[in-house]
Formats: sequence, structure tokens, C-alpha cells
Amino acid sequence: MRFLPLLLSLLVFIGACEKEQGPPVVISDVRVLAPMPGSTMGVGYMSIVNRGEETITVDAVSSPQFEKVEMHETTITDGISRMRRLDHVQIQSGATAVFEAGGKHLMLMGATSDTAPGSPVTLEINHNNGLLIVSATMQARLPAE
Ligand SMILES: [Cu+2]
Repeated sequence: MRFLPLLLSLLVFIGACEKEQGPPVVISDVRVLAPMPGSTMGVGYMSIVNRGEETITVDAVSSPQFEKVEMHETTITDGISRMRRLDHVQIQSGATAVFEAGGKHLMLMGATSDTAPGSPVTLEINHNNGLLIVSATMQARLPAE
């Protein structure tokens, strides 16, 4: 019965489509920029999509490669750019929280291992409904970032 595995996987696939199942919270576009030479501070960007029915609250982010991770938001007031720390980020049902240059971002502080460009990095995103773990590769920071 060499067709059975194929048949089974087709059934699983069809079943998944019908229920429109999938993880309620999805993280995409993860970019982690390696610390500049002489620094131990990296920056992280990503999108968190809430496909669930309920609002979620991201209340902590951590990484085994860094001592501490904070969520920050850059705001520009009277032409002066400031960063403030966010204790939590709420994402309503159907909404996406975008962490990007010039806006919300992750500040990765105190590199505890090799965080040169090309090194693996893991982000642990805690929200009120669970924990999401994403892995990425440290990228080199461009001069403008
Ligand atoms: Cu910051």
C-alpha cells in the first residue's frame, strides 16, 4: 500500500482547510540585527499577527543569547527621536503589531554568546495565552540602521 501515506496526508490537508485552523498567533518577518563592533546591544524587528478571536497581550520577550530584551517604541517629538520602553503590547483580534525601524522594536541587551552576523538567535515571545519561540540568524546592521 504505497499510496496510503499520500492519501492520509491529503486527508489531513483537506481537514485543515475545512476548519481554517492554524496557529492563532503568527510571527513573521523576523530580523535580528547583530550588535555593532564594540557593542553588546542588538535590535530585533518582526510582525506579530493575531488571528485569534481574543486580544492578546505580549508582556515579555527574552532570548538565550542576551541578558535582557525590552520592547521599545521610537517616537519623534519636535524633531527629537526618543525611545520609550513598552511594558506590554496589545494586539486585537485580526490585528498585526509591527516592530520596525523607527517604530516599535526589540532592544536586545547584553549579548551572552556569539552574536556576530550569521550566528543563530532565538526569541521567546510571552503573551497572555502562551509562548512563541522563533529562531533567526543574526544579520549585519546596515549603516543607516
Ligand atoms: Cu530601543
